[in-house]
Amino acid sequence: MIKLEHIGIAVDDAEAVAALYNHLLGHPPYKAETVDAQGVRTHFIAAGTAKLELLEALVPTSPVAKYLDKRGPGLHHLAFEVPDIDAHFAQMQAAGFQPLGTAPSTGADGKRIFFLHPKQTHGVLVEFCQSTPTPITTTTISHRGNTWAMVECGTRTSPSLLVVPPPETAVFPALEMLLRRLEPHLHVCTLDTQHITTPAQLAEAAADIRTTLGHTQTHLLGLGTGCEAALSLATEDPDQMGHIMLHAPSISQRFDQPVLLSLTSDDARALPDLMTHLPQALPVVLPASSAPAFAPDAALFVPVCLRYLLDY
Ligand code: CMX
Repeated sequence: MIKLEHIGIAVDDAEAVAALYNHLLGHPPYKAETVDAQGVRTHFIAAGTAKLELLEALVPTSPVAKYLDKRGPGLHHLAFEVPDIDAHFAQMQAAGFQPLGTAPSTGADGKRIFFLHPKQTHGVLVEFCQSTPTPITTTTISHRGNTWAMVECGTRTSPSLLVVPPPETAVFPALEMLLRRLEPHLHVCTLDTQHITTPAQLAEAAADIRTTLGHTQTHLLGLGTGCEAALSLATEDPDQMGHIMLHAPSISQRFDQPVLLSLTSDDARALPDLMTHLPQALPVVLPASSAPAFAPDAALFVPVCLRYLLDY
């Protein structure tokens, strides 16, 4: 189904408008990006299943500059996501519309886009877009004489999340789905742990991957018996940790329902033996009565991860 992907708003002062939406919605933009091809700088603000895209003109020839000159700041366009942008371009032509340009072009957020002139659409500039997700890649990394299989997707300039799955696990479909859903917002890394047999080895592998990535701060998500390794990484180096989330049957059992625990690096610093202090010490986040004991259900995890990691 075609869905509303974002609403474009032409702005003359992005900082002021971002501050306004922070007041109105309670969160700041989750990313800013320059799109040279469109002559704009964008700020993205989460808004449920859609986003707001604040558009600042970078050059006087930008369509946004012309819009601001003529009409002042305000609603600029509606963007709808389609599964196949080339097919949709052809369909629109066949239906008698004249899309701007001769083919879809590159827009913000890694998307391919095209527009219909507002003269053809009752005064509203309509954009169609299609996400072009980055591939999930597996890289062999060598560190301290060890060799690990690092799996990653998303752009490295996004905030970083390291997912620590249990030992002896290939990247399974539910985990791949989670990576895919988080990838537009985060640089997500995990490990193929098929050849990793002990929690200690797993913690070492996770630490090596974190070092290889070279991020100054990494969020962590521990899954199942991977929680132990995630926690040991967090307690070893709390200054380099962002937010830590844990999901495991052993934790869920203590609360009698599936839970995702969310803690800060200060919690981890204060309680190195977190696993034994859990019920008293930690906030419980989003119990999901239907979630299986430890599978990372993307529908449950994605909103929680984004809320805690990116302040949504
Ligand atoms: N919404 C509604 N009406 C608009 C409009 C908009 N965003 N932009 C222009 N118009 C109206 C104008 O008010 C004007 O109406 P009148 O004739 O009644 O005065 C008419 O359209 C023509 O306006 P224009 O200033 O002469 O503009 P152009 O025809 O030269 O350009 C358009 C309009 C849509 C072709 C141009 O803005 C364009 O190419 N837009 C697509 C690219 C774009 O907007 N990029 C920025 C966003 C990028 C991103 O999201 O990544």
